[in-house]
Amino acid sequence: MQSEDEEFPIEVIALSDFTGNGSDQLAFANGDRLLVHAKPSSDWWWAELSGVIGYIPASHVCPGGATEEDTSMPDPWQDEEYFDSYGTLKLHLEMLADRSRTEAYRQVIISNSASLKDKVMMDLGCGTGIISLFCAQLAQPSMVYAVEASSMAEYTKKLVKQNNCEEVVSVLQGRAEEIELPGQVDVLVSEWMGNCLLFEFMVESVLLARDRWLKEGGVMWPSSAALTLVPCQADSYFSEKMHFWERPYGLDFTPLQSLAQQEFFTKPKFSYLIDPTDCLSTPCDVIQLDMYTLQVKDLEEMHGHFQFWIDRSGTFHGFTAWFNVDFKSMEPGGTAVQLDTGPHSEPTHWKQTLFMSDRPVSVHEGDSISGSIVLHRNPVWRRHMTVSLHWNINSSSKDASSCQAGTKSFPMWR
Ligand code: GJV
Repeated sequence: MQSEDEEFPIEVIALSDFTGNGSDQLAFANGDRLLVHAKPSSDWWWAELSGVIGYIPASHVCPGGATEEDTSMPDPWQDEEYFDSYGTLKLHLEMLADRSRTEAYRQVIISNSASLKDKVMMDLGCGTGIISLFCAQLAQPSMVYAVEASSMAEYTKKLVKQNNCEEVVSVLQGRAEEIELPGQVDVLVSEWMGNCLLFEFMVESVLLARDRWLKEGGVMWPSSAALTLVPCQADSYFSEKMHFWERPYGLDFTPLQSLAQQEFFTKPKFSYLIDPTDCLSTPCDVIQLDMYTLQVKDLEEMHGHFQFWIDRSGTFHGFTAWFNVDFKSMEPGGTAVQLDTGPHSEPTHWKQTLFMSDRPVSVHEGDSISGSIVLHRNPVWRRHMTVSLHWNINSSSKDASSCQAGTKSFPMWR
């Protein structure tokens, strides 16, 4: 948001190319110097390049500074901010209090306890060390390396001692990319999943640790992951943000509706709990990750396709997404443990993510919605991504079969 002490114009340098949409957005190329005249929102700034004016995405530029020597580039991983946030209890409390999540990991350890005997494990991003402590308490691994980059690691060491696990659990404070271990591990366990599965891109750290520290034939937990999508109705959210302007206090506030659309529906809504009855179709996995074969470069752009059959008439407002992960069993004949964060399971702290389309459409039983999803990792801000959805609504009504297309890209967050 506009801060009071800023003096416009401000010079900024483009960190990557940006095409713009032609109408009110300004196209620029990596390295261009632009003049920012105003910051109407934190994401879109009003700027000028060679006499042309338009909106630019704040995420694609960095402060210019007066001199060429000023090369203090912001950290594209925002690690300081990221690990600082995990140095306080707020997020750890949220994760530990999430019983579905924490119990799923505990169940994985319990149901594999025989196979874990004498194994060497790594718990990547151990936080307060809960998974490592489960391992030491419920199985007999020879060693668990509990890796944690934030300052929480100091407390994790105390918790390990307090619970008499210091012979088995060794807390290593540092980034998983930088720590050194005496040797490779048999099992790499981590709770790395973010909103819409990939947000935060902690998965990259897990893949790098896998390639460096997992023994040939070692086990990854989770072993696979999937992003799930469903077309949905979101009546109350839509009314709360859009219908509101139609007649507040007997007045016509509809000129604010396009602004409301921009403000409330441009980004996905995190922490959304979809009522199962608002699912207009059977959900479907659109992107699947195999944690043994997935490569860091695959994360740049992930594509998925869908075809939904509408099984109840209603209003299509957009799509809701969530994820599930599988932990394969190490026991002969054992069954996998699953953690499902969808509306048909116990709610988790991730809840679900809502993507609102720009225009509600009536749909009927028998219609279909087909299309594709792309998760495009931000080329500059490595923990962020844009989710693009394209869809066709194929109506099957007797009198006239019709097709309506929609497309929308959602930044998360940059
Ligand atoms: N190295 C060490 N610790 C990490 C790393 C890393 N590369 N990345 C994240 N963490 N499921 N989205 C730690 C972070 O400090 C925090 O305590 C925990 O892993 C995040 C786990 C939940 N986040 C998630």
